[in-house]
Amino acid sequence: MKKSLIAFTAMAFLFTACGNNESTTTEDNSATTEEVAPSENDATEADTAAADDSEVAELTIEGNDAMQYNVKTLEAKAGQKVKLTLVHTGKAPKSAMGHNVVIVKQGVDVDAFANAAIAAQANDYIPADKEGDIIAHTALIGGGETTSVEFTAPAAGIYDFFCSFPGHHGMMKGKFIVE
Ligand SMILES: [Cu+2]
Repeated sequence: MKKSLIAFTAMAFLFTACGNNESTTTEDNSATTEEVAPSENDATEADTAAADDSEVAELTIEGNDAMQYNVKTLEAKAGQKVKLTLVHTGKAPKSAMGHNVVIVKQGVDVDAFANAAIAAQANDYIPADKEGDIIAHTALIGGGETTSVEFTAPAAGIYDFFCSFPGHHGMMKGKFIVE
């Protein structure tokens, strides 16, 4: 009874509002909207999306106004896609308490890199002549900001990461562990 009433209403609407060409399509739409079924489809889509995401190592690190990261290590697998997100949880502006995350290749002298970075303010403290030392780095951000960088994890090993804002690398540093 209910269905035929809906069909009738749809037909009546179509008769007054639309031409013959569209009548079939519109009828189908009103029929599917009425059924209380199609949740299985949604579940399947969600599962597929989750499977794709699991291939990416989503890493998050925080920096604060006390010149600290919240973690000492970051981990990924060799060759894995990595999405590294830096969250500045403080309030200080980038000019006073800017943070980034720079991951460098093995054998790089972190102190030498950091010293060179002091003169590279115009390039957000990434020294142009040392870009070859870098595996990946985030943008430099201030309080309340968030930034992400995506890259491919290098060969298995332990790599240094640090903040290249002047004076920060002594406290803001850690190890990127690739298995
Ligand atoms: Cu910093």
